[in-house]
Amino acid sequence: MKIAIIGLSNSGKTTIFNALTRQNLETTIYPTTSGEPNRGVVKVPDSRIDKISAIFKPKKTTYATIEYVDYIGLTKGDLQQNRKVFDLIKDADAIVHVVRGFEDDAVMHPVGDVDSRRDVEILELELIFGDLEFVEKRLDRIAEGEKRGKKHDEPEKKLLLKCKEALEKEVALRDIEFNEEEKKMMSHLQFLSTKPEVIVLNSGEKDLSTDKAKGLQNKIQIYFKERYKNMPFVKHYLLPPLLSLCGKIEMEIAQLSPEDAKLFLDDLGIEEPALNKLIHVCYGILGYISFFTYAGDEVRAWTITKGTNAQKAAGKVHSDIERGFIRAEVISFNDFISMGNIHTARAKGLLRLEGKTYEVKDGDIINFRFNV
Ligand SMILES: Nc1nc2c(ncn2[C@@H]2O[C@H](COP(=O)(O)OP(=O)(O)OP(=O)(O)O)[C@@H](O)[C@H]2O)c(=O)[nH]1
Ligand SMILES: [Mg+2]
Repeated sequence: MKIAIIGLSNSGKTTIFNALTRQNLETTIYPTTSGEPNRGVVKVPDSRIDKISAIFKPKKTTYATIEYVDYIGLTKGDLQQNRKVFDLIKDADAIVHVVRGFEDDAVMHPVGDVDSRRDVEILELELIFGDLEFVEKRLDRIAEGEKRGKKHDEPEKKLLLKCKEALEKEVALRDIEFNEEEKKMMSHLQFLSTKPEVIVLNSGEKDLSTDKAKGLQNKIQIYFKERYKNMPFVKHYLLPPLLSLCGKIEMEIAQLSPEDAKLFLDDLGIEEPALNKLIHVCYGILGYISFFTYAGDEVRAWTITKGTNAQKAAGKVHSDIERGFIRAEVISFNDFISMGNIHTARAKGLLRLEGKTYEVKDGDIINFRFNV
């Protein structure tokens, strides 16, 4: 899974990237305008796999991974500059949209002052303008081809016109309904405003859970609630999840050893770092769930989309297992933990034998039986 961190410059993207990837890259009080994108691959924190491994004691424990990408900020009205970011994030699965909530006179704000509603709107619109430019270019190319007598792909043209109409009304493509055929075509087109997104309000150290942070959160929520107020054709609109955190504190926590981090969090009465929460929220908006396998001295976590059947899930592990699938031996995470080990679970009859069409549930622990 690839997640792109985007936002206006100096909103705290690199600070949050550092926290997510436990790195210590330079953050500056001036906007970054050039250089290479930051990339980091991290394990998906999941206490369930730790507990499963503590029981099986395998030689190897393999976590699911997630790639984060952080680059320069988006600039209002500068498509040429923004295209650099768009090209980089086109293949991302989800977007983390960072909004500045911290006040600091030393850190330049690209538009003026701290105003979460205005900033969030600028960014949402820049993504839409990016898509609109892409659609127009593609339509131009089709028109040129037509002039030269070239036959074009009629369904694609129709789809592009439908997208253009929505984008011109400043509607994100994720909020428009498309049929299955259109969705299939769209998956090749790599739009930006179709990507599921999480909004992260980056609050100041002293502002967390204060009225000030709540005020900024409210303004963001109002923006999203009112976004399509006079557009009844937008029917199934889901508000994006909103997380409030302090990038600077999260970055400090991420630099601590796991033991110290736990003490620090306990001290603050926080159950888990906001950034772990961010991953769970991303799983949620993407409809992702995890299942676990134990085989060949390895306990491993796998990511699938909710609704995936056992045979398709087996294909994640290996195409041979999907092809030669016989049965899946399944136990839920809770049943497994309450039994304490797999032998007791088996003796108590808690290992279910499921067929190809069984819908894998979040937390299932699976042993695939196959024959090739
Ligand atoms: N006070 C305070 N400062 C922060 C916070 N988060 C980031 N900063 C500071 O804001 C400045 C910009 O942070 P970055 O993380 O570099 O922001 P960015 O969005 O990556 O900026 P560009 O890459 O230039 O677009 C740095 O000086 C950070 O230390 C925060 O939560 N509180
Ligand atoms: Mg940066």
